[in-house]
Amino acid sequence: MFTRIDHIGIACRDLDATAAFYRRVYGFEIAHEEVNEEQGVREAMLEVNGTSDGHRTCIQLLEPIRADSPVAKFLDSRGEGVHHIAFGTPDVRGASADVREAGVRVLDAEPRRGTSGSAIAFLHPKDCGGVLTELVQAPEAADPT
Ligand code: V0V
Ligand code: CO
Repeated sequence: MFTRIDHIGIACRDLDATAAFYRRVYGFEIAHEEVNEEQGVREAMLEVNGTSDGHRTCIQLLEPIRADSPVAKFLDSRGEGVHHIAFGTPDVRGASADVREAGVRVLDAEPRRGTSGSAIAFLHPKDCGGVLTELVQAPEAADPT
């Protein structure tokens, strides 16, 4: 059902400065950058490696674009740092139904648009041992509906 870690989301106040840190210290380059209005973030994907299923594992840097967005709230209460982990799956709807069946609250009744046209759903951190968890179906396999 879950085939890999798709990305780890990092909340930061200054995306450019944080990307420069990851480049200078680790040599990671920005593979993709976009603004997601619905989620209230400007985000950059740093590709760490490719994986055996043809997809990739990334660090996702998240800078809020609105004061009432989840990432802005997180920065206010907890400061900069790890915000969520995201597991890759070929079927985000099926995976959501399975984890719901296991007693975990799925925050998105319908998958939402994620980075590069991926399909994403979040799980409540209180049901996941304090870890905000995202399920991601990569864009190549994403349901176009
Ligand atoms: C909040 N809490 C967290 C947390 N955010 N715990 C772990 N990790 C986080 N990131 C805890 C918080 O400490 C509180 O615990 C409790 O949850 C309620 O928090 P709150 O500040 O009152 O916030 P809420 O309830 O208004 O919202 C929290 C949730 C919200 C998780 C429901 O942030 C959400 O819906 N997130 C999903 C969307 C999102 O995060 N989008 C940004 C990434 P105590 O104090 O009660 O113990 S977008 C993205 O990743 C994209 C586009 C992509 O990958 O493509
Ligand atoms: Co994410």
